[in-house]
Amino acid sequence: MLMRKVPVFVPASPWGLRLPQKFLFLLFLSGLVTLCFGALFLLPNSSRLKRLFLAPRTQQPGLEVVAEVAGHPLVREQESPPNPAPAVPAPGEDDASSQASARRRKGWLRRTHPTGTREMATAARSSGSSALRPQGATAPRPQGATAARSSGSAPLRPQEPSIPFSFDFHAFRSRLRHPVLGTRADESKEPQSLVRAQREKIKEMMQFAWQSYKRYAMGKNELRPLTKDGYEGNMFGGLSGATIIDSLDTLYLMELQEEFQEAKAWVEENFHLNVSGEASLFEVNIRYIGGLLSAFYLTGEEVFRIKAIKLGEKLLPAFNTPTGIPKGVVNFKSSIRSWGWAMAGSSSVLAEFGSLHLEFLHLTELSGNQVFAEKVRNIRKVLRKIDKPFGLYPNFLSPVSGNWMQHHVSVGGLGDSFYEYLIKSWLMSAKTDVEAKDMYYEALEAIETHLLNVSPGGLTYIAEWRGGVLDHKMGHLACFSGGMIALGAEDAKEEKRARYRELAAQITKTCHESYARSDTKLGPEAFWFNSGREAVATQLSESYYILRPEVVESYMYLWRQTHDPIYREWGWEVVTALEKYCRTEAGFSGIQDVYSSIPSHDNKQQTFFLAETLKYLYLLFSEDDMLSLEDWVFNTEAHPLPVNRSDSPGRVGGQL
Ligand code: DMJ
Repeated sequence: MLMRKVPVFVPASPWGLRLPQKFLFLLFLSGLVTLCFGALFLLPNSSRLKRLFLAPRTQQPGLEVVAEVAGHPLVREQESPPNPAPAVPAPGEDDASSQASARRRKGWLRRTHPTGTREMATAARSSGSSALRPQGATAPRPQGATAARSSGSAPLRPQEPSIPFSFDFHAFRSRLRHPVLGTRADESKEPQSLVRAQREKIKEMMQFAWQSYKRYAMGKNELRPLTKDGYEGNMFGGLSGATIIDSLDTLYLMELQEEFQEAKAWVEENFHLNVSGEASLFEVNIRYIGGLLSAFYLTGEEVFRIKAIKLGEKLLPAFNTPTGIPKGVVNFKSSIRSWGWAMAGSSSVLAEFGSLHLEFLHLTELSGNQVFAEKVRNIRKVLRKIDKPFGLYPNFLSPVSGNWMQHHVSVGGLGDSFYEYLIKSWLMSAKTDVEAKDMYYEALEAIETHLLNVSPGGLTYIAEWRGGVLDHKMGHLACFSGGMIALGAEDAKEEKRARYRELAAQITKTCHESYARSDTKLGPEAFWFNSGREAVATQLSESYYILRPEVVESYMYLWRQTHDPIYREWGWEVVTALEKYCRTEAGFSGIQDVYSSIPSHDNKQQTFFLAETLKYLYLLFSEDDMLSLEDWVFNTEAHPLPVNRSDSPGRVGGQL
C-alpha cells in the first residue's frame, strides 16, 4: 500500500527528473558505490586502503583487531602517538632483493649492531669490513617475507602491517654503559681458564637443548625428549614456538649464531598471531612478549618489535574489568575469564597481574602507544590504595570488587614475581619510580616481620602465611627471593643494607641446602621445616624437579654482588647434576623424584630451562659486564630489558 501511494506524494525532484529517470539515476549511483567498495577489497594492498577509509582518524593500526575482538572501546581510549613518525617498513614490506635471504642465513652479527670491541671484531671476521658499523650508523634494514619468498625455500608469510612509530635504536644503544656481551676480560687474560671451560660447557648444553628441540619439535611449544615429539600445552591460546621465542636472547648471548638465525627465521616466517584459543595473560606476557622485547633490544630487528606490539594488543581485552585488574585468562577470539582454580573463578592472581609492569612499559616505549602503560599504571593504583593486612599482599584479588579474596600470602608461587617487579620497576626506571621502590621496601619489611623464620638447625626461610598461621615451607619458586633481596639491598635505607645482603645470602644458602640434601643434588618443588626435618620435601608429590631456574638465579645475583667463589661452586654442582640426571638422548627432562638416584623423567624440556636456567648459569660463569645490571633488568623469565635513561615517549622512567 505504501508503495502505491509513494508516487502520488513524491514532490518533483529539485533536478527536474521524472520518477523513471530518477530511479535509473539511483540505480547507476548505487552501482558506482558498490564498485568502489569492491575495489577496496580486490585491489592489491587493499588492506592499506581499508585502513585509510575505514579506520577512525585517531585509531592506531593494529588496535582495530583488539577493539573488534573484545567489543572494547579501545579506539576511544587512544590518542595519536605523541611523536608520530614515518612508518618503519615492516618485515614483509621491505624492498630488499633476493640477496637478503642468503645474507640472513650467512651473517648474524652483521645485521645486528656491535657495541663492544669483541662484538665488533666478531662482526668484522664474519662479514668483512662492511660489518664494522660504528654505533650510530644506519641500521641494516630488516629482511622479511620478500626475502624469504625470493629465496625460494621459505613458505609465504602474510604481510605484517608496520607500526607507525619509530624507535631510535641507535640512540638507545649509545646510552648503554657497557657492551651488551661485555668485554670478556677473562678471556684475554686467561684464554684457557677453568671458568671459560665451564662457560663453554653450559653453551654446549644450550646447543644440545636447542638442537634436540629443533630436531623433534620445531615450531611446537615444548619438546618431549622421551617420546621425541613436540607438545603445544594449553597456556598459550594457540600460539606456537614458545621454546623458540624464549630461547632467542640466550642463543644471542651465547653467540650461537646459526641457531639464533634459525630461531629468527622461524619467527619471521611462522610465528602467526591470528590464533583464537584461551591463553594465560601472565605466561604469554613473560615468555612471548618478554622474549620478543629482549630480542629486539639485543638486535634491533624490527620483526621482534612489531610482533611484540601486535601480541601486546591481543592481551588488552583481559583488562576489560570493572577495576581494570586483568583476568588471568584471555580468549584471543572473544572473551576473558579468571582461572577456575583461583577462588572458584572469581579471582585474579597477584603474581600474574603484578608481573606485567616491565613488559608493558616497554611496549609503550616501542610503540608510542600509551595504552599499555595506562593499564599497568592502573594496577599499581589499585594496589597502592587497597588495605593490606599487616602490610602484606594476599595472593587473590577480585577484579570485580577490587577486594582481597583470601588471606594467603606467599613469596613463592602465586605471589613471587609481584615483589620482583616492584624492585625491578624501580631499577628499570633508572631509579625514578619512587612509588615502586617504596612499595617494595614496605612489602619486604612486612615479609620480614611476619613470614621470615630461622629453623632450629639455623636455616633462614620465608614461610607462607594463611590469615596469621604459618606453613613452614618454601617452594622452589620462592628461592628467587635470595637474588631479589640482594638486588634491592643497595637502595634500602642505610641501616638495612647490610641486613638485606646477609638475608639474601642466608636464604640462598637454605635453597642450596634443599639441593645438597637430595640424592641427585637437585632441589624439590617444595621443602619443609617441621617435625625435625629441614629443607627436604615431605611427600613424593613435592619431590619433583622440573628444570626450574630460581636457585641458580639467586646464585647469579649473589655472585655478582659478592664474588664469593661458593656461588660458582654451587652453580657447577647444578650443571653436573643436570648432566647426570636430566640429560637424555633427545634433550633435557625434568625428574619425578630428586631423592632417587635412578631418574624417572617427566618427558618435558620446559621453555624456561633455555630462557632462564641455562642463561643464569652462563652469566654466573661470565664477567659482570655481560648484560650488566647497570644497563639491564631481567624480567621474571630472564629476558633482559634495558634500564631506561631517556626522556622517551613511553617514559619507562618513573613518571607514569
Ligand atoms: C618461570 O616461568 C618464571 O620464572 C615465573 O616467574 C615462575 N617460574 C617459572 C620457572 O620456574
